[in-house]
Amino acid sequence: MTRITLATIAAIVALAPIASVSAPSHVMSKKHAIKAKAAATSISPTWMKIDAANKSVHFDIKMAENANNGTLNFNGYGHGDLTITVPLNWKVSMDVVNIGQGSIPHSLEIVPVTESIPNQGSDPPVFDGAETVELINGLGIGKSDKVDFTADKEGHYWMFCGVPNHGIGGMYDGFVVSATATVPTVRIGAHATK
Ligand SMILES: [Cu+2]
Repeated sequence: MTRITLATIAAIVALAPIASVSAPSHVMSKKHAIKAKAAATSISPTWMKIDAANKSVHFDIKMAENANNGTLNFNGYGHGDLTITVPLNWKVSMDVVNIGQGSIPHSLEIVPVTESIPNQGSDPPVFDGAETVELINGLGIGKSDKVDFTADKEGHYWMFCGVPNHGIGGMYDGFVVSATATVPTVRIGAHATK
């Protein structure tokens, strides 16, 4: 009986460091979410063109546009600092280009928001067609692709780089499809989607 108790205690002690290792990142993201809610502000970027009559919106997405987040960014934003919101069932078109600051390939995919960030992109995307070609290998410097899809599922998603380790490095932003929004919007603020 005593042996079993000691073994149980030993097991709990052994598990404790694992629990404390995973805790800080989770706590950190919660902190960011709270901070972001207060900090989020709407912007009207030139890279968004709205055609309300046709319920369609166009985005020019520049991957690795500048040095922000070590060049792992979409239009300069990473780590969920940018959130695009689109009304449900609107048509979305994107011209996606790898500007190539950092001289590495990138890709774009709309993926579900998950507790842990995926290592890389995987098929299928949330919406039919919501990914660039060369999802895992990425588009080379100066290469581009057109992405067209209908935002037909309400929810919070990520605009995510599918190249291995880029998402973990923060190359993701928020993409929200809303049944109550009447017009597409863009917000800035850390983890504004959560
Ligand atoms: Cu990337």
